[in-house]
Amino acid sequence: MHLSRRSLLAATGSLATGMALAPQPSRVARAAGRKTLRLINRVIEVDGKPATRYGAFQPSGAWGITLDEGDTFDVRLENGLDVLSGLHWHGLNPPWRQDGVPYISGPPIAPGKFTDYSFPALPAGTRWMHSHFGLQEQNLLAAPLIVRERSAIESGLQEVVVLLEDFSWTKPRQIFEELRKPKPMAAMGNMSGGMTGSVTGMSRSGMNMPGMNMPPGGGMDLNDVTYDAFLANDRTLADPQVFDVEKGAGVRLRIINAAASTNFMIELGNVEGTVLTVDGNPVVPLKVRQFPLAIAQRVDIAVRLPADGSALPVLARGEGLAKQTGVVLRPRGAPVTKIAETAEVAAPALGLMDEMKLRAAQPLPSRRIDRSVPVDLTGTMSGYVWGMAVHGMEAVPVGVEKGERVELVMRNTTMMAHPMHLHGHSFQITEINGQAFAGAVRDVVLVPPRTTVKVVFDADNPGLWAYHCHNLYHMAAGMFATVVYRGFN
Ligand SMILES: [Cu+2]
Repeated sequence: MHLSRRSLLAATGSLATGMALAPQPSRVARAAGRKTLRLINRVIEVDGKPATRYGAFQPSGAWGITLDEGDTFDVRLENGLDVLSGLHWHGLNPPWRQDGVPYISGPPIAPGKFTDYSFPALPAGTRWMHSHFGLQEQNLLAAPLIVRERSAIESGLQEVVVLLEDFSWTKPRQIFEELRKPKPMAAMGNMSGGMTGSVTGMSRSGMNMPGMNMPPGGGMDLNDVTYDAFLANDRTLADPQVFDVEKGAGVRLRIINAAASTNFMIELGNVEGTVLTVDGNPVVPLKVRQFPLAIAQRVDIAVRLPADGSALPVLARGEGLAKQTGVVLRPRGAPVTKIAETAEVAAPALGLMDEMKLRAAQPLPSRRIDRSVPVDLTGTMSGYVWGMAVHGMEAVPVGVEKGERVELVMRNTTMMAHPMHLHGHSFQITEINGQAFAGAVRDVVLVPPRTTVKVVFDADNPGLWAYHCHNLYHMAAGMFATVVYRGFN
């Protein structure tokens, strides 16, 4: 750790004076428990060509962080990049100052500097980490953050982490600029191209028709951006990651949608899996062969390898697309057949059919709602402008008081689905289009077009919290609000 630290300093040529945000436990304890995580440039290979992208690795080379339930999240985050950066600990509920959202929870980390984090790693489960700075997430600045549940550890099940990403050879800023360019009305005909999987014939920059949240004919717009590849653990199906497993064994998949702007359908083929958690939070077990995974959501699925000893591909297909990625679980000796990057059929549009089947295994305690807040998800036809109107007013913070049970009533007035994420809290889904049920506890919920979703959370983590659409380009174009506790500081 020391050597690596020195080499980082040598590389940047400056002395790091980090900001210690956390209370300081004893030196010995910190030295024993603290992990170092470094933001770096790394080279991956896509379609046989090298791509330099950001990444978050420990000095050992481990990707992201893995902890056990009960551990402290004790991490020194070093910025080895030449730009301002940082990481948000998605799905953990830390004190607000340690949430890693620049200019909301704290400043970004300057090149060559570090920030220390120390808080209980709660709640346990499949979390992840990503940059919340600019468009860095599209530059693959994301990694797994797993807090292994006691139950998972005791189960003895082998665990396989699959982190999904969308990849483009085009620079994120250029993608965003293309999306924001005014589009002539005549160009708005091909809105639903994404639904058929034939998203070719787009502009030369590779972009789909953007900003078409109110297309003629009322069709939905599934994908703003046409990606060059989808990645599973940084790899395409041309060279997928192959995990060695035992014949007929059980495996716990921890699947993370870390894509900037792509919802996926998880495909298990003929094998039936059991959903154990969504967004890291336990649900009443649900049998599935496919399962929708919106941007920033996670799902843990227990699968059993086929008794005949054959390999099991775990695939993720882009919403409305035939393009897919995935990994392979291979029992010893089983052949691995090549899987096409283009499936025979496109994945459907993501709806909430499966969401309505989910029931929290550990629901929020039953109590009366103290505050109900209407949140309209908005967008305009001209240009690429997205918004959140709280109490009917654009970008007004959601004001809450500590101790309240708060309900958010999210109404999507646009023609795109929005994966909505609240920081610092776990919420429970309580109603979809007027139908009440004790749904899953999550930190991201997909709100499809013309749909109203109600969620509740307990205001038990005072601070100033980001609350936004997790489609990176929607967020950058304005679909971003905050939840603010009265008198929180
Ligand atoms: Cu959105």
